[in-house]
Amino acid sequence: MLQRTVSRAVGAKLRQIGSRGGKAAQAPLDRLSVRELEVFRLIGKGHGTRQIAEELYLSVKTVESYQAHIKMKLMLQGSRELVQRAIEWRLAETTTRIIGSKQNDLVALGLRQRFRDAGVFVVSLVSSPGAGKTSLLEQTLTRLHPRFRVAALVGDPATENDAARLARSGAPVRQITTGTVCHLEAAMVETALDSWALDDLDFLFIENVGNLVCPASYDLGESMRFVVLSVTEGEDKPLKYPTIFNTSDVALITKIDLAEPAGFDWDAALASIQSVRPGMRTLGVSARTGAGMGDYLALLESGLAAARGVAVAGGAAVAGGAS
Ligand SMILES: Nc1nc2c(ncn2[C@@H]2O[C@H](COP(=O)(O)OP(=O)(O)OP(=O)(O)O)[C@@H](O)[C@H]2O)c(=O)[nH]1
Ligand SMILES: [Mg+2]
Repeated sequence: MLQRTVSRAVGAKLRQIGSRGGKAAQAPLDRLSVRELEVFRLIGKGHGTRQIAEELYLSVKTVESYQAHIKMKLMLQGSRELVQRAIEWRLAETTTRIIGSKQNDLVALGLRQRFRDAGVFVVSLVSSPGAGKTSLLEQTLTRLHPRFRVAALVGDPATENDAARLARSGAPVRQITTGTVCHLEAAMVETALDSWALDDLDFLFIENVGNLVCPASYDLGESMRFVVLSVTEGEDKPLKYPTIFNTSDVALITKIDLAEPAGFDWDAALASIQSVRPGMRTLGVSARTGAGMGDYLALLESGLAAARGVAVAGGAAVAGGAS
């Protein structure tokens, strides 16, 4: 049977939230399994047994048995107490999330100011895993390095492979290992920058963790965010992940050398992007053949010039229609 699951990481996070603050602090939530926590969370959202069963693709009987286990593990007397405890926990969870995202916004605000003061143009790349971020950055750093002072930060859950690839360009590169966290946060960027003299840079590139969901909620203080979509991923990606397109400035279609063999439908892809984000600037590139790199690099250079208050031919760096 098809079942929705929450990951171990989500389960750990939910328990962690449940162990903080208010009455929920006393709740021994770590006794619950990941699936019980998910049921508990939906109870806290006010969902009834039947609704939970439908949402999790479970039978009503199974949900009832989870509810019984939760009551037993949390030593709750009856259904009313279960609902009350779940709502309290849900409220604490929501508050924690709001505070967390506000904290990130504050750090990002500080970073943006530092970047502006230093006159460094900061570009971040987000995409699903394997869309071609590192390959594009390898080309970007190599091509910009002779004329500009460039550096990169690269987020990866486990390895330093991408940092090693980027370092071959000769530009300074730092790795941010995120572990189980599926996105970069402003504080991670701040820490990674540490002793770097931003005044000595023209461009700073940030490769986010390959993920189209988590990074959307985290401002990194960047000047321009590219959402990268490769031609082998499906033209409807923007429709499936609208938030990341709405929080990005430019859509970059990568691996265009594969467009034809992959049967990529340009019109459908552009229509998807425009339906989610009307007027979004869209570029196509191939890190393999170099196709489209000229326009892409010109956009970066105009962004840098705009950031430094120099007049730029070709209009604003961020706004613009699909091309
Ligand atoms: N044909 C072709 N292949 C590409 C291109 N860009 C990247 N690739 C290939 O796509 C694969 C993934 O590329 P990466 O650059 O590692 O992708 P990524 O987005 O950095 O991946 P993660 O960091 O794991 O999210 C590699 O095998 C690349 O060689 C391109 O323009 N054309
Ligand atoms: Mg990469």
